Amino acid sequence: MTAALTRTARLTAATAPAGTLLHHRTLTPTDTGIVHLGLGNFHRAHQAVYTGAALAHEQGSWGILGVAGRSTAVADALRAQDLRYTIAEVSPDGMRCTIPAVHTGVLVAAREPEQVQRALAAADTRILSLTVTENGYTYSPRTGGLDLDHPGVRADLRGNRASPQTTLGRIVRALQERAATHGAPLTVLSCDNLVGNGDHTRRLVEEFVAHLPTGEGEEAAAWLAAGNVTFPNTMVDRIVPATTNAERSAVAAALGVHDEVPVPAEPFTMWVLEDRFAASRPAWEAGGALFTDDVEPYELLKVRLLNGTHSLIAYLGALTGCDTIPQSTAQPFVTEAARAVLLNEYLPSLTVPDDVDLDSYVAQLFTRWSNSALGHRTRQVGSDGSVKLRQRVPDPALVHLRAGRMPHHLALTVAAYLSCLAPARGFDPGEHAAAMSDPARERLAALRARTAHGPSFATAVLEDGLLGDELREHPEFPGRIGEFVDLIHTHGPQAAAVEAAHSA
Ligand code: CS2
Repeated sequence: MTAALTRTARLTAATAPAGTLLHHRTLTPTDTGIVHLGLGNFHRAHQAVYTGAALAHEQGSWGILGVAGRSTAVADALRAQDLRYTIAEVSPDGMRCTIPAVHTGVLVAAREPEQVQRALAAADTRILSLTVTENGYTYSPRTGGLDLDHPGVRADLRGNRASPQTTLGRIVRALQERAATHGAPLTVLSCDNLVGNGDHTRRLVEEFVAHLPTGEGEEAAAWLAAGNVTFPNTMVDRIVPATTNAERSAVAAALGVHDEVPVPAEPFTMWVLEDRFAASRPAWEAGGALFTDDVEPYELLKVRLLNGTHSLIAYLGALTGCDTIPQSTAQPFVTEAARAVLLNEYLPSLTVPDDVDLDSYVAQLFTRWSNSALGHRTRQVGSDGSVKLRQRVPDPALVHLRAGRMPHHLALTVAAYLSCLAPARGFDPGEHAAAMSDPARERLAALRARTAHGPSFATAVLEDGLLGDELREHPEFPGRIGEFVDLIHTHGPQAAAVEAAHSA
C-alpha cells in the first residue's frame, strides 16, 4: 500500500458512496441464503453482482456468506471494510465503480473449518455455490473421476467431519449432516469452467460418498438418491484479472475511499443456468442471467471458443515475452493462430445456440482479449493448464482426428503449453512461463528429463493421461504436438504458428 493510499479513509458501510451501491438494504447474518466456496475475484465480480441486481429487484434472504479456502488476505480485508468492496469495471473508455454489498459474512476454511461446516449444513442455507477453479475439484484428468491418490481426498475420506481439507470433503460432510438432521433440500451450484459442471460435481460427490468407510455414507447416499440435492449446470463468463495497486489507486481516486480488495473486471458478463433449484433462488435474471433447460451448447461455446483460444493466446504470449493477454493478441501471428484454432478447429466441434449471433460473438471475443486497460496476465490464464486443457482440447481434437483431419492448432496449443511448463534443457521459455503454477509441473519435468525428442516427449505425456484416455487411439496427435514442441525450441513460437497455418 502506498503512503497516499493509507491517508485516504477506508471503504466501510459508512463511507461507501450511495451512488455506487447495487442495492440499498443492509444485510445481516440472518439474511444468509447462500454459502459460497471460493472468495476469489471471479465470484466477487460475477455471482455477487447478479445477486446485487436480484436484491435490488426483489427482497429475499439471499445474502452470501463467502468462504476463502486458505488465504486470509481477502477475508480479513473484507471484515475490516464491513464486507464492502468495489468492482472496477475497466475498458479503454474508462472505469465504472459499483459496490455489490451482498455478503453477510466471510470465513477462511483452513482457519475456521467448523464454522464453515456449520454454515454449509444450516437449514437456512439453500444454495451452496462454488468457484474453486478447475483444479479445486480434485479429480483425475485421466479418468475424469475423483482423484483417490490426492492426499487431501485420502485424508478427507478417513478424516473427521468437522474439518475437511478439500472442497469435495466440505460438501459431502455438509450433506451428511443435513441428511442426518433437518433434511432441508439444497442446490449445489458449480460456477467453474468445467463442461457439465453441475453433472461433474454430482458425480464427484456421489463417488466421494461411495468411498466413505462402510456405515458412514449410506444415509447421505439415500438422501441424495431421493432428489434432495440438485446440481444445475451453469455457464459463467467474465474476464476478471487479479487485483493490483493500479486498481486500488484508481478506486481511491474515483470514490475518495481506500478499498484494499477492489476487483478489476471487463464490462462483458454472461451467466446461463439450468433452472433446477431445490429450494428456490434469487431473481438473478434481474442482472441479466439467462435460465434455460439446456446449458450445454452455451458451455461448449464458451469453454472452447473463449477458454480454449485463451490458452493458446496465453502460451504463445508467454513464450514471446508478453506479460498480458492484450499484449499477446496485439501480435499479428497470435491473432491469426487464435482465429484459426477458434474458427477451424473449435467451432466445427459444437452447435452454436440459436440466440447467439456467431459473428458478433467472435468479434466481441477479440475485442475482449484486446482490452489493454484490463491487463489480464498470460501467467494467470496459463496456470493450471494440465487441468484446464483437459476441458478444452481433447473432445474437439477427437472430432477432427476421427474424421481423418489433423487439428494443427490444437496440437500447437498443447505444444506451446508443454514448452512453457517443461522446456528442454537449454531452452528458456521466459519469466511469464516460469511463473505459471500447475499441479503437473514436476511430473512433466520428469517426463521431459527422459528425452530431448519432442514427439517422444509428447507421446509420453499423453500416455501419462494429460488429456484423458481417448486420444490414445490417435498416436499421430502427440506426434504432431512433438513436432511443434521441437519447432518452438529451435525456431521459436512464431515459426511453429506459421507451420500450423501452412499445414491447415
Ligand atoms: C481463462 C478464464 O484463466 C483462464 O483459463 O480462460 O479465467 C477466463 O478469463 C474466464 O473463464 C472468462 O469468463
